[in-house]
Amino acid sequence: MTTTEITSGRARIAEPGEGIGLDELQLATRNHGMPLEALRYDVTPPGLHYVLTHYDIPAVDTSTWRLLVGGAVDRPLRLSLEELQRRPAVTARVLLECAGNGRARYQPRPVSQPWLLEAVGTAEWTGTPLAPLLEDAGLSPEAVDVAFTGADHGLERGVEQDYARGLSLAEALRPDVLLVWAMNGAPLPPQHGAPLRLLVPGWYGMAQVKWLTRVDVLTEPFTGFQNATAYRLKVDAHEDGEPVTRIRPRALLAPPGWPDFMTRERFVRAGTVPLTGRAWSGRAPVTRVEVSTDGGATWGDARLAPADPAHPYAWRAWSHDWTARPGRTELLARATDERGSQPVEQEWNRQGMANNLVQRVPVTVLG
Ligand SMILES: Nc1nc2c(c(=O)[nH]1)N[C@H]1C(S)=C(S)[C@@H](COP(=O)(O)O)O[C@H]1N2
Ligand SMILES: [Mo]
Repeated sequence: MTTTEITSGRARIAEPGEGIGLDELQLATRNHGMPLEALRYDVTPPGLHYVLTHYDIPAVDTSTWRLLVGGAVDRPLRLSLEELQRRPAVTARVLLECAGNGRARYQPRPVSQPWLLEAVGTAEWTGTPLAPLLEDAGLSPEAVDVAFTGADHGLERGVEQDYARGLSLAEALRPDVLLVWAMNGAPLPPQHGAPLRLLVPGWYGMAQVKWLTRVDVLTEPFTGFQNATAYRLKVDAHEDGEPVTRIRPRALLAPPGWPDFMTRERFVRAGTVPLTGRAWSGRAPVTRVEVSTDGGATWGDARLAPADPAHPYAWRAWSHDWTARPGRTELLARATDERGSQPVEQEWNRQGMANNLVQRVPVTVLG
């Protein structure tokens, strides 16, 4: 990467036909995805959940770490992890998905973390609701946004920064927004934000700030890099673009049969092949999952597991029986929520964000 690229302030778009570069590989080896066979679990087992970290994973010493709650509040707070853990605790099963999921298949390709489709996972997160903590600090009536800052520091498109994201006060006060210290019943591991992270169910990953050090109540809208510059849906570099917010609907197939080691192409034997997968949406309840076993020519309804009121932000299982005949085909799965369906043709944007183009899984059926 050249200095011009580091300081140009813009995400680079790959040239036509340009392969994945060493810079992208470097990110891909640090930020691992969830192997899609792990779609078979209700809760993603430890270590299989995807990881995305913009800079370095900070080594935070929990004994000296404190959370500062400040800005436009009457009584700023400085809390140890023990003090936070004495507050009412809740556990929520919540799916996270990186807003860049699907980016590597965009044509042309935005150069960044080159996710295919595996930047997803569902965990049981334990923590304490944020709203009562903000009330205890005494929110100013002028408050409009809340800024969340992590302990990690880096340079991004020429801008040196602590990773920080703003959230509107209305979102921050939602009762299901949590400050979490445990994942699947164990203390948060370093890569997932130890000792404390923010959890905003339904929103793409960038909102789930890890290694939290500060919560600042603001009387003006937050204008930090991760809201104002990154995570915007724009086609032209000069437009402002809509901010990326809630997770769009998606269905994924648990890979059927077995893979070829190098190409990952799938093989099954002719006959009845049970297809299973998961579907989710962070913006509205999923109402339908459809499957195509002929490359998108025809679609049939999958059986969708009933919504579980205890876990409104977890993924839902679906299944479909496929009568596979010898030859090559492509399997597709498409989720629909109360607001719409996944696109079958790509809807491109230059940062490669919120791309929920339907998945295509080439399969060879052996006789
Ligand atoms: N402090 C901090 N928080 C962060 C990030 C980061 O780089 N620094 N990455 C964000 C992004 S882009 C995603 S997708 C999620 C990933 O969470 P996970 O690694 O626990 O899956 O964390 C978010 N929180
Ligand atoms: Mo992300």
